[in-house]
Amino acid sequence: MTDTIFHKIIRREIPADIVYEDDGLIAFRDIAPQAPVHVLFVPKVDVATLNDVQADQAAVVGRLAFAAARYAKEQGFAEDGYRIVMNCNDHGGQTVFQIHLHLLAGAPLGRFGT
Ligand code: DGP
Repeated sequence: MTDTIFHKIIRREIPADIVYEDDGLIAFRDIAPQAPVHVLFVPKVDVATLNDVQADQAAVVGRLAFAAARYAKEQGFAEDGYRIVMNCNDHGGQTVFQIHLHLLAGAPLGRFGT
């Protein structure tokens, strides 16, 4: 069974600054923010990397993006803009092997990276 720090956050075994949760996903502030706003959107279904998403799970990724955009609109920075990123494996810089979408906002971001 997959078990990562994010699963522990979902199970409330370790604390996190949770900004949104529903039956399918949880969103909380990144512990090492790379922008003024840095929130992680994590599905509750176990999927280690984007490579592991099955055809019948594609909507899981879409729900992360939808939730991120909705959060941006609710928080009032959607018009200024934001970036969503999903890292995959070593070259992508993935360190936690439960898929998650980074939402970065709150300042102009560099063309590549932040
Ligand atoms: P990635 O490199 O895409 O796997 O991003 C993992 C992110 O998770 C990284 O930006 C730091 C964040 N992170 C790691 N451990 C914790 C934690 O315990 N709590 C929170 N809130 N974020 C964490």
